[in-house]
Amino acid sequence: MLRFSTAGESHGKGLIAFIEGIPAGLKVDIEEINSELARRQRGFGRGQRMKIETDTAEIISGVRHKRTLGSPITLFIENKDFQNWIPAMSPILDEVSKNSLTNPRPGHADLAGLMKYGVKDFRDILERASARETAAKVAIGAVCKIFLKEFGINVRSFILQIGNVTAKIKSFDGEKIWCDTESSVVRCPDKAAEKEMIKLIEKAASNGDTLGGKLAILVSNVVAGLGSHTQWDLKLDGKLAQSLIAIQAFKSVEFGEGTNFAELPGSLAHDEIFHDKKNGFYRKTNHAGGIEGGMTNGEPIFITCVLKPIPSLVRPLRSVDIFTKKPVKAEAVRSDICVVPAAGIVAEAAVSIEIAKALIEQFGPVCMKDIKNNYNLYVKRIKNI
Ligand code: EPS
Repeated sequence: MLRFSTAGESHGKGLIAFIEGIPAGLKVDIEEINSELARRQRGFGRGQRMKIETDTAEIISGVRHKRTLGSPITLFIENKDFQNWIPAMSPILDEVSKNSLTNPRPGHADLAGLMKYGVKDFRDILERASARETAAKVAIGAVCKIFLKEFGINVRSFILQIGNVTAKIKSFDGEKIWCDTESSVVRCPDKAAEKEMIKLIEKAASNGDTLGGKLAILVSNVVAGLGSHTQWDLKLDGKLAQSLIAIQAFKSVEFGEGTNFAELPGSLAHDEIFHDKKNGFYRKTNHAGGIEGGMTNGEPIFITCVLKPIPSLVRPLRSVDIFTKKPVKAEAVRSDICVVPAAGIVAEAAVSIEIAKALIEQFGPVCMKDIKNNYNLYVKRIKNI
């Protein structure tokens, strides 16, 4: 079984990523992990913090001479900003400052966390609720991406919408869309929409506001039959949805046509089945987004997600001081304007982890040689159906 977790506060010493269950013998190049971390840091609309950090991972365990050992892999990512937060974030010194945060931000974890954990300074909550944690998630996702590449599986994303600007995407076929996405500062392959998105982000910045949006994830070359229809918690779409909705600021996850299904009649909603010698079973449409009955059906997995605008506002909303109970403005803290482009990389990581989990569950967890043999036998079997 593949398991993972993360640890670390936004302005603490650093982040730890822990991943267990990656088979032995996978070649892991630290540069591939670091390039995913760098992708997450980019994007027009990021705030001052990204100028401080240059995220790189240090492998602490689980890899020897660039190959996984099958033992737990631990990665460490330093928070350079920690140096500016001593003693405020020191784990060993007594409290020195009385600058507690008492005006919770609407939309953030501040108030709910403060009530639940009985703290008097919501910094105790925001430090872990912060999307800084996504750097650790991306490092774990990078290891899973390397694993998935061994099976020819690619997990990629692009931005469909920022604020009220929507991209027009003509086709997912070929590499052009991915080249255009990677060269775009907002990771949007539609150049006209990109221009408008940049203008909108600039406008939001000058108004002290923030912007949300919508992103798409496409998993290509995924074998049919991952996940299972047999039990609710074995369904792959359920697992992917949980993994994605748990990312900071994510508010919806849709598969294929998603909410459009509400208005499509059954005759237009489903993907008719064809067969030929070259392709085996195949579809001419992909309304389902590559998953039927909780299992992959051999078509690309297509998921879209909506993010809310991040709730740290330079021009804060109304709130209430937790001690005086008097109306106040919410805490105004340093903030990103738009994190949608970066969120695409985090979503890729979340999806890569779940697909890797499904493959390992189905084909065996011990070493790359066994898992590849099992996988190849399975592919041969379903080709001959
Ligand atoms: C975040 C607030 C900002 C973001 C941060 C998430 O951090 P700071 O308060 O230090 O300016 O930059 O995201 C990251 C640090 C990151 O690496 O993505 C928040 O409140 O969620």
